[in-house]
Amino acid sequence: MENQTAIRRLDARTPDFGQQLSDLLAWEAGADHRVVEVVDEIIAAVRARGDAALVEYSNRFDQAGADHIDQLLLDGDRLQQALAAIAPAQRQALETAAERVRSYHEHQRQESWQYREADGTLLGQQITPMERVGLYVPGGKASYPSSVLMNAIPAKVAGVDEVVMVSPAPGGVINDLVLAAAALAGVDKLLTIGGAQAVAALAYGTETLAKVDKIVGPGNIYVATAKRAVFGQVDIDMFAGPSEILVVCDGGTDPDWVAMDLFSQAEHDEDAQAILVSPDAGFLDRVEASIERLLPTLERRAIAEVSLRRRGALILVEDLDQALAVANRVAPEHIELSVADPEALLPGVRHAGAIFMGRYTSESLGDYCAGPNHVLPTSGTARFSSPLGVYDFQKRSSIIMCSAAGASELGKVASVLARGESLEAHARAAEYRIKK
Ligand code: HSO
Ligand code: ZN
Repeated sequence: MENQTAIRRLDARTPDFGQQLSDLLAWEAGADHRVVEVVDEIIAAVRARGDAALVEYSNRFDQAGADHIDQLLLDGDRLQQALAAIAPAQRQALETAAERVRSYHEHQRQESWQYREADGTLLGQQITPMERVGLYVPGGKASYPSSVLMNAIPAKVAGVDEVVMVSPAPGGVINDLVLAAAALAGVDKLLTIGGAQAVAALAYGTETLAKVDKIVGPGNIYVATAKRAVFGQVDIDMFAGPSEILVVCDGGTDPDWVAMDLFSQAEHDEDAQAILVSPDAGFLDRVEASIERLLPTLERRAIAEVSLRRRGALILVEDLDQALAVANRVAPEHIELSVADPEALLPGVRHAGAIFMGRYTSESLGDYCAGPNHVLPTSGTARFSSPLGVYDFQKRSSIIMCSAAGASELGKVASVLARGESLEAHARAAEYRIKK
């Protein structure tokens, strides 16, 4: 049979494997200076002219046909209408997913703490939510209701007062499922604006929109570049690269299941990455046959095919230990441990955004409804970052309350250190409180 997909085969036992793996993983977002120029201009216009600039850009880029910003503002009634309009099965599935995502994230809430020292001094940490958060939701094909849940629910669980969602509505059209998800997630305000202008409006505020403290959610290159530009003015979430899945399989899983799990990421994007690692060469052959047979049956086969050809791989390893070594080198967004005893492998997973354990746990369940977040570190950033969570919308303030005795003792230490730094006022402020 002719091999059409041409997914590459690698062998981890060969000497040049390290280099081959590096080549496979190479991916760069590529900052385009023309995009930066356009984005800077848009941000400056929104800062200077506020709502009027938003209306102009929405008319120009999204054919909004609006004369006034109010026409781009959707109220709570419109969200409830959307919720009432969607198919009952969709509504029920969204509700179940929202409930499960909420209950998982409730476990993440950080609590304030305090302790008292022997001399009565109190130390602690107070946790507070951010006041306002902006959620960017892309328009068109990549507009995922599931992502609305995954971004908005942790913010609401954290206790954020106002979650403002922005999403472009080309020609005035916006996906009812997205609006319904926003209603279920507790989004407080929705503007049908998009692009760099929406990011600028969230970061700096306009006449109708109070500035937010943090902007989350995926977007195209203009949105990503705008987020980078306003970082510091507000906080932002991570820079999402293409989706990735790495399946570690002992050879005992149905090859069709594994092939479909690989497709589930490959179908997102031509740059998505799907990798299978197994010590069973015969199993790699069977999965490859499943890929060839099932790929043509997918609606998004053209995207999945490019993704598999460009960035996919079937990797033969010596054993499951070597499989984990490869996985940790990749630091994938998602790892599936499709093996008989996933718990035995779990402690060996050092770098991964989300870990899916056992043959039954397909990544797609996690993408939609298991409960954990599907906004995860990509492109190897799982080495140093974590899934989006409640903690991303909470802040910590430290607390100090000295007793008279505590201030006296600490004063002696502080005054010595302050004089070492030649900071006279610091030293004297501390010394005033030393008991004579
Ligand atoms: N797998 C994506 C999330 C998603 N999947 C949304 C389906 N819809 C994140 O890597
Ligand atoms: Zn997905």
